[in-house]
Amino acid sequence: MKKLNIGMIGYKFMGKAHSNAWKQAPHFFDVAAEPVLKVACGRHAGPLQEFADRWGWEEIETDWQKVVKRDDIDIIDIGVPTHLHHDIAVAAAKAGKHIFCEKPIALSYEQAREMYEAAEENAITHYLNHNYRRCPAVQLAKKLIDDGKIGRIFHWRGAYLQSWIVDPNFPLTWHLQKETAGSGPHGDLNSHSVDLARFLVGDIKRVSCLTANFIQERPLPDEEASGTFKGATKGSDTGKVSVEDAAFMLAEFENGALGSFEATRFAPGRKNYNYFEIYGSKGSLIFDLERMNELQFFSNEDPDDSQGFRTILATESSHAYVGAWWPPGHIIGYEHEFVHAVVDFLDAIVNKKIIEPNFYDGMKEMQVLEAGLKSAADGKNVVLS
Ligand code: SOE
Repeated sequence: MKKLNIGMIGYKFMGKAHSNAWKQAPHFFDVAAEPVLKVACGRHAGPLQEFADRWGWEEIETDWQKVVKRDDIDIIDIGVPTHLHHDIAVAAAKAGKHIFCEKPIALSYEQAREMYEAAEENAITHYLNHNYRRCPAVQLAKKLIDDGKIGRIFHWRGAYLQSWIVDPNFPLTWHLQKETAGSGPHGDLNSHSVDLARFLVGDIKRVSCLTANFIQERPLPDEEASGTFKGATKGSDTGKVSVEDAAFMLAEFENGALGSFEATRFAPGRKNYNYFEIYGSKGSLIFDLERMNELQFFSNEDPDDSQGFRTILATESSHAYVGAWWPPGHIIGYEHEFVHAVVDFLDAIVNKKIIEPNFYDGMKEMQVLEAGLKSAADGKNVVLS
């Protein structure tokens, strides 16, 4: 079988999720190519080497530019803070590497457009990892919509709520600074919801948004010991939070549906509450990531006396991806979505298929998100051009 060598840049939360996916994929699926964990890249050689040994990466490298230039690398896997995505992706595309990139795609629409153009000009396979699309219950939602079971869609109601920075002593990690993250939960979390909404409902044409900042100043982080969901401070110096803490956006879709998107990191009790409801002329759907094996479906076509939301456990082999895992009822988890993504990505490279979401979707999504921030700043509706 063809082998594809991976250079993975970033080795924290996403580095772990991606390494697991590359390793698990060939065990459970008939992959189109064998992924080879060639080189892991990060800034600090000590912890990077420990990571590489644990996950079976053959080599380590502390300079991403060297990884991108290597002739023996086929795939660049990007799992670093958002401000680094653009330069790595453009260089990787120019070097003819296929790209598996974490979300949100970039700091701005402009950067996303440049990434998309570089990828297309160099005819590489590009994928933007909105992992939740590859949850079997979400795939079932898509199938029910495409089969006409929901009818004409009237409403999207999305919420992505977390709570990991409610404590004012949580440090000023890269997620809370505009230069490194671009925006706060709007980019981090609403990006997922916008991606799911584009996948399930369609493109967005107009938005209106409010943002809030609850804590303006935070202690500086101990960079090495901090990460996503994990904060450690160093000394008593503080710095300014330069992104929003919450963003609530309303949207009109091109097909006329109306939607709402709530994103916050200030919802105690909500650890990773990625939730949506879809209402249509024939029925409705509800998904909650914290119960990710289930999809709730209401159908107007059921007899009046037995109508109600039914909970479908999406673990039959007829549900997307599930047949490769366990027998029905043996549920799967967060990490499986990443495995599904790498399986489809390898297939797209070898069989020259287009995989979605890709940098085009990332660009469209950034346009929506940017319009949301503009609306919040100007206090006006923004129509997408
Ligand atoms: C942090 O908010 C985060 O890790 C996001 O960046 C991920 O995309 C999301 O899936 C879980 O939460």
